[in-house]
Amino acid sequence: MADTVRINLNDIREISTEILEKVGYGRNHASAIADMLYTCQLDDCQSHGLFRLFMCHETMKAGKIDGNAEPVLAESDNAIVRVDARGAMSLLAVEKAMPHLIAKTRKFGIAAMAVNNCFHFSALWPEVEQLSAVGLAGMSMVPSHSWVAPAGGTRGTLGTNPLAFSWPRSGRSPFTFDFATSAFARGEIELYKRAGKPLPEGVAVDANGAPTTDPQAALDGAMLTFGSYKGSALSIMIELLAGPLIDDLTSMESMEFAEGKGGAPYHGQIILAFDPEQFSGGKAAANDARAERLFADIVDQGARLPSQRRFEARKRNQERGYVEVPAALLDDLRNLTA
Ligand code: NDP
Ligand code: PYC
Repeated sequence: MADTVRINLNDIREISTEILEKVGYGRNHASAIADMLYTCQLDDCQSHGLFRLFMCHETMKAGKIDGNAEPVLAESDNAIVRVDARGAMSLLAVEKAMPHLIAKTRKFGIAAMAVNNCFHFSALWPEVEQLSAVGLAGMSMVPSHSWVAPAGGTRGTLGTNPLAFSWPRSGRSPFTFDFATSAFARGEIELYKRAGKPLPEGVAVDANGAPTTDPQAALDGAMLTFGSYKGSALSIMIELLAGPLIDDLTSMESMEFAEGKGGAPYHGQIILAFDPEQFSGGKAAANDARAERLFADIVDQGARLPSQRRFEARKRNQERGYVEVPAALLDDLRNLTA
């Protein structure tokens, strides 16, 4: 990589917590955010690693987030775990509710976590991989801000609305995917802008609704969904399941809430968990072999499984003890605390 610098793995959390605490996040939130950034950066997830410190910083500066609120878990005897982030970042709320989601999934076979009133900046795979790590399948969805036009439209109505899924694999890394339902994540467009690179065709339209490959025009205009009307419908589903279903905001409402002040979107999050043992009537181990046959047939033809690049990056970065990031990113992060 041209013009990159190395950051020792040990320094990632330290750089992050210094910036986060200085701008106003309390110790618990700063530490949870730093853990998430470490996890993403370790896997070379550039759009949602250290780069997201800018969004976290801007969110605090915008003045709407609570940097100290402790999440509150609601009591329930059904399969739904409700947790109120109380106007803080989502991560501590998910952390608090996750053991309850796992316990309810083991009890009922299927369970859901509804997180309310959270700011959200992060990738979703670290959370669904907590479920596959204990033998459950998991899915997660969030809306964001209304930056994305529906298929056939020209103005932002939908969020970049990521969808993540993780499936446990005995003795192997899980099958995980996690992607925005927009053609590009917003963070990816921002990285193209920083690198001075044009976008591919089909990612965005400008403020007049004309196709553009200029990242700034894309940020000022409307992003497009992946897969035309198919991605658009999935994105609408995410608006509904992680919005009105759980009594929280859509991406349009999140944008209105922000009042143009910038920062991370504010909304809810839904996480679904499935127990393969209960769904299969106690035959999960036998069915594992059938899932493995499916994965083998994909890999045997030269295709790759999602997250394979990430798992390889993690192994490489762990072995060498550092990650590589653009030099300009580290300079700009240092300026946040200057
Ligand atoms: P990418 O397009 O980078 O990757 C999407 C997924 O597809 C990854 O699991 C990736 O695996 C996999 N993949 C990529 N190429 C291939 C291939 N050739 N064959 C098989 N699988 C492949 O994701 P996005 O840019 O859309 O999203 C990046 C992150 O941004 C996500 O973690 C998402 O959660 C986050 N995000 C968060 C939002 C929020 O509101 N909080 C909003 C939007 C996005 P691999 O990683 O191994 O390449
Ligand atoms: O990259 O689209 C994005 C995004 C939105 C909120 C956090 N990341």
